[in-house]
Amino acid sequence: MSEFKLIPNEENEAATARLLETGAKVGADAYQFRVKNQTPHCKFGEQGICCRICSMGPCRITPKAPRGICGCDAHGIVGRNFLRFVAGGAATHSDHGRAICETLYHASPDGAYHVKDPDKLIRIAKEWGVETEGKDIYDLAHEIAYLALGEYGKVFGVQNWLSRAEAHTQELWKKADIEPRAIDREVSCSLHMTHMGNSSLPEALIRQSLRTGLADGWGGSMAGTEFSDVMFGTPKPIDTTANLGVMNAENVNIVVHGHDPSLSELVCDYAEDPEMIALAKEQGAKGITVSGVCCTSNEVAMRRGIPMAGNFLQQENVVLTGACEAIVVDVQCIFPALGPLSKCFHTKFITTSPICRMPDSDYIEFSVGTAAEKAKQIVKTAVLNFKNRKPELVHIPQLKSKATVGYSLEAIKKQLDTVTNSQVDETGTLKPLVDCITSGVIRGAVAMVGCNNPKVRPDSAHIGLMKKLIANDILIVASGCSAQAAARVGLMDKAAKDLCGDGLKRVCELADIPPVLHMGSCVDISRMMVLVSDLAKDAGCHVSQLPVVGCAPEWMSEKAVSIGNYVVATGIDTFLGVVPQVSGSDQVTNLLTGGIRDWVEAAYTFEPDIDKLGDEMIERIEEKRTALGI
Ligand code: XCC
Ligand code: SF4
Repeated sequence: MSEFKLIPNEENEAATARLLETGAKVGADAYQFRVKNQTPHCKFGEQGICCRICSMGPCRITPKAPRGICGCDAHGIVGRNFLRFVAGGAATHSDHGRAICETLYHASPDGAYHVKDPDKLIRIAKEWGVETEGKDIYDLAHEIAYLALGEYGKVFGVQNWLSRAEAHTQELWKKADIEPRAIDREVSCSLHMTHMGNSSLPEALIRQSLRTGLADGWGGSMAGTEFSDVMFGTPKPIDTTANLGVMNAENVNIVVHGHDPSLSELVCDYAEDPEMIALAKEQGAKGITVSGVCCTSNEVAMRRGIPMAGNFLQQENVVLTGACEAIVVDVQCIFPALGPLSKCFHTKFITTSPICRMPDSDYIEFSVGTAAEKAKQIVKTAVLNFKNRKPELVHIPQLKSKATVGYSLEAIKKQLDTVTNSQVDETGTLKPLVDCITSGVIRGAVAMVGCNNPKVRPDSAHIGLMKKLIANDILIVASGCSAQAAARVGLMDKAAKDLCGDGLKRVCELADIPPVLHMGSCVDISRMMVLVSDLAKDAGCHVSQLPVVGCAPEWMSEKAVSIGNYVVATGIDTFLGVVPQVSGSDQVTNLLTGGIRDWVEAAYTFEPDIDKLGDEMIERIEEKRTALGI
């Protein structure tokens, strides 16, 4: 019998309830209350049949009014709304990627940003046909960063990194005419296509949705991942802890939240500065604890072992502990609620990016040139705020799990090598994994990704599905808030092997890995794309034939749909537990759940019943195995 126990969801929920009691004492609002005020949601919005892209409208489709004033029907309206949703997500990820490229462009040996993984930079340069011999590594970094920035607006041609895909995938993209051109062009073209009086043909709108998604996954997000690795180091397995109990009542608590590691990396650096620690002690604290929320947390966890306080729907909870001196944010997934909420406590809500300005925050603008000085100012602000803490409001739930994180593709290959003792080149091989899948020791793999969403009991779908899948010998790779959901209950503890079927358990023991592999933040789903492409190459089949599926059971953001589109377009069936706002058009729904299979050999499944969703994924994996004859 297994001794290992996960933290039950009930305990997490009880912790949240207790935090809301503190909130009630100080008159704090919380998303749980706002959800009540917002339900039931607008039916037109839910089905995607409200159009407000011109001022003859807004127009809403009903049985009595089947067309908008311009004559657009439900299919056109739903398709356009969907494409705009994807464009929003692709723009967001890709702009994050662009910021990373800009930071790399300014990296210097005596500045705040360095080249920590020169080998990776050289690998990319060779991939892009850039001469590396005899070049200073920083000159090379600037040259590559400049070229990478050029990918956003390249005049002709398609994204450089498409060549990483398996050959058949590349052919499919070409045939379907969905190879992404310049990243900005695809976003811009999507807005153009959806302007009043342009496309209303679902097929054209969905094709562009896939193309825009691909510009994200194989363009902007990949740049975010690759160049973050170059500057901050390619992740390797590292131990950390997760859940709200990582905050320390005796220390100054700084919580980093958002997505761009350029900020959080430096905040972490200064929090370790002896001068800052001495200052914290002067204020009566024992030290400084930095922990993270959302993808920024994933970034610093996998590179530095910084503990993970929680995911998206935990962001208010960290303030409600009463022990958060500062919540420092950069971009994306930040509740505007943090402003008013922080005012109920001593917490400083520090915004740092011109992209993300919010009322009731202290704005300390962060830029490449001033990064070091601003990071120091931020840490100091937090430390000096310790004395303003109200002890009677402090309550940190004592929930904490162990986690091993940091499974970049490079790290996975290396880990597999240790199992087989094979001598491989610098980029490694996935052959041992192929063998495990072929023999059936592992039945397949699921990429668990995406947010949590109050429409689903928070994290219950992520955790429930992961438990079910690993028990069925299906390996999980996870990223984003899904990864954090896993970490905070213990699924990234190596001991969680006890919850696996016999085959997967044995692989976990041999390879010394947890059954749920943390592959990083949401831009790092680009790592998963290269993983499946390499897996297909090593297995000698197409991506769409692999017993591998993708799943976002609790997603909420535009970015998540952009991700879904590039995952599907890469040939991986994708399962969503929250239905996108397309149900108002059977034509669009049928395309997404079936029709696009003709183009990319994969499609979506929408299934809000999480048990069924899990069964369907297992079924699909087994179907793929049967088709391969394994
Ligand atoms: Fe945001 Fe990336 Fe979603 Fe989490 S998973 S809520 S998008 S932080 Ni990306
Ligand atoms: Fe209405 Fe057409 Fe304008 Fe949309 S584009 S708001 S459907 S008139």
